[in-house]
Amino acid sequence: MDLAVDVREGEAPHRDDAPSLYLESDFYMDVDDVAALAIALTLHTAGKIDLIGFGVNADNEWGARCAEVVTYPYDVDLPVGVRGGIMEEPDRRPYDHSRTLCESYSEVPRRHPSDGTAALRRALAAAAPGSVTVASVGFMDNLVGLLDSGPDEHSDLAGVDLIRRSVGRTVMMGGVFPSGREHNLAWRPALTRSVLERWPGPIELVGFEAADQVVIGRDLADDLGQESPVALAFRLFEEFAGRTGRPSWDPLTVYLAAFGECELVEWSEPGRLTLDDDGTNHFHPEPGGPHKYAIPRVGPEQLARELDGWLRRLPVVSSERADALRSMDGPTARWGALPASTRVPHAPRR
Ligand SMILES: [Ca+2]
Repeated sequence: MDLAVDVREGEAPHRDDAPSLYLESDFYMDVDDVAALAIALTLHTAGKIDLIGFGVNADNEWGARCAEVVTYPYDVDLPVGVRGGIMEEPDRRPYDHSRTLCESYSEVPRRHPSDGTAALRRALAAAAPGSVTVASVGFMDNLVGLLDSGPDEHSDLAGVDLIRRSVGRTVMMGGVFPSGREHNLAWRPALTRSVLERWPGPIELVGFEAADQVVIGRDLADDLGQESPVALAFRLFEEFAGRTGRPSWDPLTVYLAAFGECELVEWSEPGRLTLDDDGTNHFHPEPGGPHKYAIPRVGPEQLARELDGWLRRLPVVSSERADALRSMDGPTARWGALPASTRVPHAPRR
């Protein structure tokens, strides 16, 4: 596979003081999740974060495997956890970039994802106290599983106490501010409420409106090459959507999880987020409240330039991984053999 990469010379950057980031995603259909994972992997290899785990919290048999496919060219040893420990329901939608990526890069070595809650518990137990930033860009299933969990082989602490011990920051893509209805929070309102009301620490939220105009990933193959799984995911999405690029809800969340306070975004006054039964959210200002939301300080073009800069960086890999990639077939070789149905669009989710 002629996949464009930069070959690393020497050891990867030392990451002692980089924040440890655990990324939770409804990874299977929307390409902003793919971009978020790609940016997290690049931030990791650049020494800006220590990416300690990736959780899939969506009902789809392809998500965890697709995460392996996207991760492989970045040469990062990333533990993957998946909701329920198995991939539950075959996806029957006619379009699904996750399935197409899995089929296009079938030679990527298979790992075995663990249960999403167990993966979180293992990562938090192994981390230094207060060192973990949880970034959530999807649903709440694994986070609720963690909240409900009891002591196990990874830790003597119950889930709430383990979060209290290990998590320093939590950044979540979800909601519309100050009020509205957004997919991540509205998908299963009872689970969302469980996290908002029980999470033992503050939650910084990135609302739909913060990134809706921040479009990234246009003509991504020009930078990452046609063989890039990330570029292929964008190409498939663009064919279905009939427009190029994608708003950066999830990438902006990963960026803010990595860099915290920055010149591009400020945070609202503290408050409390509540949820109606239909998933509509309301932000109530409250001194010392547990929630706040992101407010861009700059225009969408400037935010997009920053995020695109990270998304478009080539993977930096060992010479061994570069050799392994070269020996594989890629989508260009496989494309003609893929079922035509993989390229038929479906309705967008948001
Ligand atoms: Ca997502």
